Amino acid sequence: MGNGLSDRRAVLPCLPSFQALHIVILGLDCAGKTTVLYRLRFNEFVNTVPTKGFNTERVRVPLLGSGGHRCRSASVACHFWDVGGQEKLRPLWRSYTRRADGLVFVVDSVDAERMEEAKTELHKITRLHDNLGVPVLVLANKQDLRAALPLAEVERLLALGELGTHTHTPWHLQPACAIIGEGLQEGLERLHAMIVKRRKMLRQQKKKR
Ligand code: G3D
Ligand code: MG
Repeated sequence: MGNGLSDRRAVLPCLPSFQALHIVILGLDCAGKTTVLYRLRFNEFVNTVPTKGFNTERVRVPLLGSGGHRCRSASVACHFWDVGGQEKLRPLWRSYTRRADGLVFVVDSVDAERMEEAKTELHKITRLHDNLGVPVLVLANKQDLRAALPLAEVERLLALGELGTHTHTPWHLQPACAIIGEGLQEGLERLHAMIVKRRKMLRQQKKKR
């Protein structure tokens, strides 16, 4: 089973590349970030090796109109940055997120032991001045595994509720299985909707000034 992204991509109209959204994929090492990136890019599972620096790909993501979205035949160009999640690489995250339109934060739903560490990193990056209010898609990855924590537990352990109250960060928690692509389409549509909403709000604020 796949997510069918590339089949749909082929028949969708092209948008100019300057409209590409800058989306940064973050999370602890081994969460599945690179698997997400290559699943989006190639629509197939690609065996990964630990990311030493970053991987980047431009992908046209179809907007199929789920979740109440009205856009039925559009797609959006996304420039994804997948940045290494090892502890020594995490200080680099802020350079990649500086001009981000949205963040994808990937967590290994089985790794209960490191959920606290993931929470700390997620809250740290969203509190940075440049990232205040930048929408976050949290992917609760590896939901195919029996030991995966339920979504409500992931939400509690990551204290996602605090994102909205402390930093006004719009977020969406999406169950996913990156190796088969499940949940990625839905998650990205929600992220896109949050980005569009934020841009509109920023435009209105600017007009009022
Ligand atoms: P990272 O880029 O966040 O460090 P990777 O993580 O994408 O390199 O993935 C780390 C490991 O998790 C890989 O296995 C990968 O196949 C696996 N993985 C990624 N997503 C999923 C998923 O949804 N389900 C399951 N079961 N495994 C997943 P290896 O064995 O190469 O370490
Ligand atoms: Mg990686």
